[in-house]
Amino acid sequence: MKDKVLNEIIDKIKSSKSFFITSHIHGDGDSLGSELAIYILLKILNKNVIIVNNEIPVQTYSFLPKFNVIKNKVDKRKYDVAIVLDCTDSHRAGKSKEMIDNADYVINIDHHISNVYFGDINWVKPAISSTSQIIYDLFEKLGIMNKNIALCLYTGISTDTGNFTYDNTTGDTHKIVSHLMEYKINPSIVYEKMHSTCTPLDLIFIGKTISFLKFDSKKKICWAVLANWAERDYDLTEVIFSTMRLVKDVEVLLLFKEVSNNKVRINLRSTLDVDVNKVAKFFGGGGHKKASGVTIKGSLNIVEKKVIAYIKKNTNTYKNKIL
Ligand SMILES: [Mn+2]
Repeated sequence: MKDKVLNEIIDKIKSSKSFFITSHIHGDGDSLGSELAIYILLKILNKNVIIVNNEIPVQTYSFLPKFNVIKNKVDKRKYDVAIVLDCTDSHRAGKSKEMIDNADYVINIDHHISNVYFGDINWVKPAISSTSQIIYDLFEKLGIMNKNIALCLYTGISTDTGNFTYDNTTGDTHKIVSHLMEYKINPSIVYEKMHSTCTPLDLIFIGKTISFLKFDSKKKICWAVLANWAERDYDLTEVIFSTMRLVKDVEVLLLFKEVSNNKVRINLRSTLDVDVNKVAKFFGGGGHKKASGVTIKGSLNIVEKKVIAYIKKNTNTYKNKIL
C-alpha cells in the first residue's frame, strides 16, 4: 500500500516538468525542511521548480540550504504539479492556495491526523513523526541523498520530535537519522541555530509570562494568556511551552495569543493521553493528538473561558479518560 502511493508519486514526478512547492502558513522546521529537501531533489532531476509560501520564513531557518529560494509572491502560471507538504488543508497554505487550485495535479504529503485528503494523491501518515521523515522514503527509493538534503530532513525530524524526545520518536526515526548523520550533520549547531534565538528582552517577556501562568484546581491544565501577541523572527511559542513542560503532572498546556483585535490563536500541547486534536477540532482547528492549534474569533477573556471550560468538562484528567 505504502509502495503503491510512493510509486505513483515517483511516476508523476518523472513524467512532469514544472513543480510548485508549498506548505502551511508560518513555516516551521518540518515544513521548511521538507520543502527545501524536495526542491533540491527536483533540481537534481532537472525539473522546473519554485517554492511559494504565504510569507517569507523567519530568519531562524536561514541556515537551511537554498533558504533564499522561498518566495511569497503568488504567480498565475499553471504548474504541472503542486507538492503540498505538512499542510492539513489547502486553506492552511494561505495565499498559496490559489496556486494549488491552479495546478494540474496536487500531491499532498502530510503527517497531521486532521489532514482532509485534498490532493489528487494523498501520502498521509499520521503515525510518522514528521513530513520530513515520511519523504525520506522517497529519497531512499530514488537513491538520491546529499549533505544538503540530509540537513533539511534532519532539521524537520528534529523539530517535530522535540529533539527526539516526544513519543512520536521511534526506532525508525533513529534509523533514518543515523543514516542522515553519515552526511556529517552537526546536531549541536542545528540545535543552537534553532533554539538559541532569544534576545535579552525576550527573556524578560518569557519571565513575565511564566510568572502569570494559570492552572486549574487540580493542576493538570496549565495556560498562559498573551495580550497583543507579536510574531518574532523565531518561534517563541515552543520556548514558552518547553518551560511550562517542566511543571510536574501537568497534562494539557495552552497558549492564548491575541493576534489581532477580536482574534485569538490557541496552541495546545498534551503531555500524556489527552487528545488535543479533538479539542482544537471542536473549535474549528486541528493538528496532532499531542500538538494542535486553532484560531477563534472573540475577546481574549471570553475565548480563554470557553476553551478551558470545554477541556474541564470533556476530560477527566485524573483517570486519563480524556476525549
Ligand atoms: Mn510537521
